[in-house]
Amino acid sequence: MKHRNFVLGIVAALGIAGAVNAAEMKGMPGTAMPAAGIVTGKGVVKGIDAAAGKVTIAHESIEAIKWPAMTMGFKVAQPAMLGNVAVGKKIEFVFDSKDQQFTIKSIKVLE
Ligand SMILES: [Cu+2]
Repeated sequence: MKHRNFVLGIVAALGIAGAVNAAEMKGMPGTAMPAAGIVTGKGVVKGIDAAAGKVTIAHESIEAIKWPAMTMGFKVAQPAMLGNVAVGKKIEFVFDSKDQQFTIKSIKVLE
C-alpha cells in the first residue's frame, strides 16, 4: 500500500503539532478538516481484472488528496462499470479515497 506509507510519512513529518491541530479543529464548528473522501482522478488503464472487479490505473497526481502520480490498483463498485474500459484507454474516475480499497464509484472513458 504505497499511499498508506505516504500518509504515515506525512503524519510523522508533521509530528505532534499537527496532531494537536487536528484535534482542536475537530471540536470547532465550521472549521472541518479539508474533505478528502470522494475525489476525481484521471489516468490511463494499465490492467483489468473483471472477475475481481479491479482496475490498475496509471493516474495523474490528485491535488485534492495530495497523491503524486503513480500506477496502482482500484476496486470498482460494480464490475459492469468496466464494460467500456480497456487497457490503454484514458479515463476519468471518481473514487472514495477514505475507503481502504479506493473504490471507484464511476468511470468515464476520455479517449
Ligand atoms: Cu495512487
